[in-house]
Amino acid sequence: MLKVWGRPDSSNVAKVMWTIGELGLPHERIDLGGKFGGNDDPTYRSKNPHGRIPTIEDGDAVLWESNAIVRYLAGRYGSGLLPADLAERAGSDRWMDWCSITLVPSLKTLRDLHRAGGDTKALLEDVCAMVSTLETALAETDFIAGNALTVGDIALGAQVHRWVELDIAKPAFPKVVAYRDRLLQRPAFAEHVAKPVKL
Ligand SMILES: N[C@@H](CCC(=O)N[C@@H](CS)C(=O)NCC(=O)O)C(=O)O
Repeated sequence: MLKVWGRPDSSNVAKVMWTIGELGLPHERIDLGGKFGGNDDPTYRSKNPHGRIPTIEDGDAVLWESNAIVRYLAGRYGSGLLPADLAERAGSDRWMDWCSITLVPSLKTLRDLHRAGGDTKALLEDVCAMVSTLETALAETDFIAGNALTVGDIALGAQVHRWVELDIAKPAFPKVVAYRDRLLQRPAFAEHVAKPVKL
């Protein structure tokens, strides 16, 4: 059976669990990381040399890096989550990369700074510029790469949820809020992302 290692309140584990939920895959999730520890356990390190979470084992495939895992599961177990057409796939994939490389570092720093009571003005402007690109992208379609859920949405979901819930004076981005609300209608997002992931 498909095994997943990682605590449920990690946004990277949540992506994997959301994908599993969308695909309806039988699985076992084992708590690891954070308060559960186990990151440096030699058996775990033999599966994931970085000692980070998530890691999955699916038959002979032992994989780490959440986006790679999401793409693997989506491609391996069918459904339109990973579009077959390469241009369409890249149209979704680019948002995964953009989310991890561009949005997450700034949004995380903004949340940390806000929590610490620091001056967030400049960083908030940067993040708003990023979120406005999402607002534009979501003007015509329900999901980030068309009118169906794809891997790009799975990468964005937890971060968009955090942005919408961030208790800071910020401009309105109605399409982004509607998008988050649309994701909340999906049982697997509600269960694996909205409920456990720390805001
Ligand atoms: N780029 C990696 C990041 C992995 C990562 O840093 N995960 C965090 C949790 S979100 C972690 O392992 N933190 C240590 C821990 O939870 O013990 C991925 O997407 O899988």
